[in-house]
Amino acid sequence: MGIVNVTPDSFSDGGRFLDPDAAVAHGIELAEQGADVLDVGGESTRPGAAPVPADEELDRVVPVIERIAAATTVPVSIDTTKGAVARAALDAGATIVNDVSAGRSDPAILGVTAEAGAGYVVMHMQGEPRTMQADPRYDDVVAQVGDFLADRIEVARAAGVAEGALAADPGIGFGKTVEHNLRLLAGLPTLGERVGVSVLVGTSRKTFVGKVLARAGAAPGDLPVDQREEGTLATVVWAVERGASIVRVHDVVPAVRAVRLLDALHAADAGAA
Ligand code: PMM
Repeated sequence: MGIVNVTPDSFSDGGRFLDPDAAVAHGIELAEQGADVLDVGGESTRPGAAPVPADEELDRVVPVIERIAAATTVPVSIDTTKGAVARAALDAGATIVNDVSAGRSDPAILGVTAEAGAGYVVMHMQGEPRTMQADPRYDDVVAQVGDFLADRIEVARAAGVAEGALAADPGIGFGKTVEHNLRLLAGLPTLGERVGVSVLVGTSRKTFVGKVLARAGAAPGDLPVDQREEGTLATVVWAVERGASIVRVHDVVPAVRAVRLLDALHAADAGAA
């Protein structure tokens, strides 16, 4: 899943694709590079981000989705928590709703998704973007995130979202410390069994990647966003190895190459067995 952020303030690419022409060109480029889904978002969910009014979010994403959907056959997802934005995005050609609130911000989003027969991603977040990194706490992060996702999947099913259309995401970086993120990635097989649907993982360029590498001596404190690609790739390979069906990334070329190599290794491994 390639990321197309039409926002002024996303943590790693804020402002780069706020211009619709730039966003459309970027989406088409990611599709050509091998993305299987393009995730278009008009509201930043980075820690501390302020909410964006629905009309502004609509103005950002709808023209971009219309043009990307017309230019490529790659499915488009809309990264939003708002039912009205989801509806307009689905009308404009999106076929998947990626909801980081898992239907809690605006429960109408579930009916909108169900009615359109669209895909639906439920993601775990502790708290809300403005405050979520203040002091995240869990007794057992893998179990609690798994229980939350299973519960929200049931709610989505009850609202009529199609059985095969669901994916679940542990929400790396959303109300989690570095240790919580690492434990969730280590616990992906357990999480996958618990939720019983496809698992999506989004680690791309996130703070924990920079912090782990800084700890390992690569830089004091943190590694800047533009130096987190190799660390991101390690997590992409790890996640796919542990059952993730979808990985959400900014840089599609390295992720596709890494996963193709992984496929070749699995094929050789199966042949040798
Ligand atoms: N991360 C961000 C935004 N949307 N959606 C899902 N399903 N999973 C994620 O991990 C996720 C997301 C924040 O990253 P960005 O600002 O680079 O898009």
